[in-house]
Amino acid sequence: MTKTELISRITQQAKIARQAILQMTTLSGSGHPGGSMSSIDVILSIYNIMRHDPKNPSWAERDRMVFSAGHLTPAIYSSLGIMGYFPLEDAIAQFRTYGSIFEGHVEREVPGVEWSSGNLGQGLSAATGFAISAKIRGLDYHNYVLMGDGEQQKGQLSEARRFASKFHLTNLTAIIDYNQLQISGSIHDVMPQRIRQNWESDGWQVFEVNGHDVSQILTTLEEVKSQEKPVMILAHTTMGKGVSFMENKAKYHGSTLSIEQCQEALKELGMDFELPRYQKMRDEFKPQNQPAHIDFHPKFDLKPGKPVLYTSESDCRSAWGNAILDLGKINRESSNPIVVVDCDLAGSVKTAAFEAELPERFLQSGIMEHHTAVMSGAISTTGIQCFWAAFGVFGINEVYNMQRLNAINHTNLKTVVTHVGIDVGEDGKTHQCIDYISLARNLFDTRIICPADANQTDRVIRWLIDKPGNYFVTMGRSKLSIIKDSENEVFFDQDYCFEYGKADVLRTGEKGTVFVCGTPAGRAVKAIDTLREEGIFLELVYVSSPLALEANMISEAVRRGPIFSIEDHSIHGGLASSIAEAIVGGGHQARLIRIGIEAYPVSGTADQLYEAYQMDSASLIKRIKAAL
Ligand SMILES: Cc1ncc(C[n+]2csc(CCOP(=O)(O)OP(=O)(O)O)c2C)c(N)n1
Repeated sequence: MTKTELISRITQQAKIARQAILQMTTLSGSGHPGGSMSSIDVILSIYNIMRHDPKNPSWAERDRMVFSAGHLTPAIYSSLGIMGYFPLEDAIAQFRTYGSIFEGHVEREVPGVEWSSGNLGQGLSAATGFAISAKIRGLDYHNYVLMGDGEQQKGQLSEARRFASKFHLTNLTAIIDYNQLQISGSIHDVMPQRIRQNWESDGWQVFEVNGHDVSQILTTLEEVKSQEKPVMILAHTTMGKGVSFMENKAKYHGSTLSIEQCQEALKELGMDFELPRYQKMRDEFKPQNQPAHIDFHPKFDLKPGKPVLYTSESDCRSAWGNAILDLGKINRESSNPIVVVDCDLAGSVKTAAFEAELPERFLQSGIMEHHTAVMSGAISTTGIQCFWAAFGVFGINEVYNMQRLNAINHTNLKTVVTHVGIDVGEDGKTHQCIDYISLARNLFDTRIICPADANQTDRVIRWLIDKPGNYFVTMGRSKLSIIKDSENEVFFDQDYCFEYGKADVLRTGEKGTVFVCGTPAGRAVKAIDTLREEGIFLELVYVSSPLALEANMISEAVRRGPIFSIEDHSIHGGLASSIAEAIVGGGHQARLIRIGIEAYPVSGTADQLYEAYQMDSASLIKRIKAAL
């Protein structure tokens, strides 16, 4: 096809797309027509030169197009429909209707969509994830990301820009729909910024184009591929482009046309008004549970290696670091690379040895956790088994919304968080992550595992290595005693196999039940053993999967008598809440004594703080006896 023919094809497609944008937004009475009309010429130009196959949306070597401005669904669905990913009329008729995949903001459930978005400022991070994944896996696909200009106000974008520059992501092109309007009016009034200079100073090459001149757009898209830096294209556009009464009006960012206005607009565009037909299709549409068009959770072909036995006091952090180093080495040639991501804490989160041994699989992402959470999530959708290690407050609290977005995107990220609870050294309350379980609790499709000691940590990491889905693995900072059984043998020995959701009975007894989770495990064992010496026999259960308590564990505990929960976590939302939920949910009645954190703690060594918060073994003995 000659360039002239291509321009004429895109121009014709853009007319059909504008017709679709206006009809779907009018039909649903909601949505964002203004930015959709300003960005549509650029979007269609990209889809016309991209390497992709609408009949095989998950083709591994396809170019990726990420929509960071997730509200531009009218333009996105129109383009994908025109390209043949699905019938365009379905998207028009079902737009934003209950039970359809064509939701208000863009979702991966729609064929052709690479990343669900809606929280502005995150798409560039996702696109860098796809771009660096291509480099790691030796693939030559290109990555595009479309953003709004108001969106440029988000700080996470600067994190992502720096990352792309540092890793020379020349397979990445960002496009800004520069219509100079956002919800509240002019972008220059809402929040002045120097968009071009910001990108240039972060090491990007910037091109400016007329975003409605298809010829210019195509020429620039051709040029970007030969640049030695990642490229940003600032596309000068007009909000509401194509309909005179909509042009340059901020109102149309998120306001739709009435039926009469829609008729008038389509007349100006020279396109047919077909709303009655789509209205009928919409009325007849039955909510569907459509099967996902791709397998979001592929199998990872990775070997777990041999368990390591720790017999003397060890920290879980080192056990994790040793395990991931071993797994990285034995799986070096796997088609599913293992990648470890760090945010300037490698020494503390024990990934420095992995970095030294496998530098090509290690990403130093700096103090840019918001970007890192999304970027790592995107990497984990591409067949890479991605581990991001950080402190609890940075890997969970700091980036809660990014982890939520990962869950919505069906990612496969393994976030390993150290320094949780009060076992963080003397760093004080800003660094004490006492809500790791309660935050994970809110995330669907996200699991949390809290190993008891170095041995269980080793088994958990090896078990995880071929698992899809999102997981948090949590651990403290200090060296902990190795958990032993009542015969003084290592409990989590080489024959122990971790199973998600299975709790471990460390001691048996009939006087009551103590459930413990996290770093207090060793102190709890010591307390229960001392009580045994005094003739008080309590069942002691270690709960490594606090969001998946087995029902029978609770019914048996209820039969035994009082129930205690011990955790290095707020007494709200953690293990205690899981037990309370299971008691009530199972129709039982029981007494639950919650031992945990009840206010933001202070600085101190772990031993000092355990004593201060009455969770050392002597205090546990006293509290248990008092309650009994
Ligand atoms: C993090 C976040 N904050 C706020 C919003 C609400 N919101 C949706 S679109 C928008 C304005 C975006 O402006 P711009 O990027 O210029 O897009 P355009 O108006 O051109 O469509 C806002 C504030 C959001 N989606 N995400």
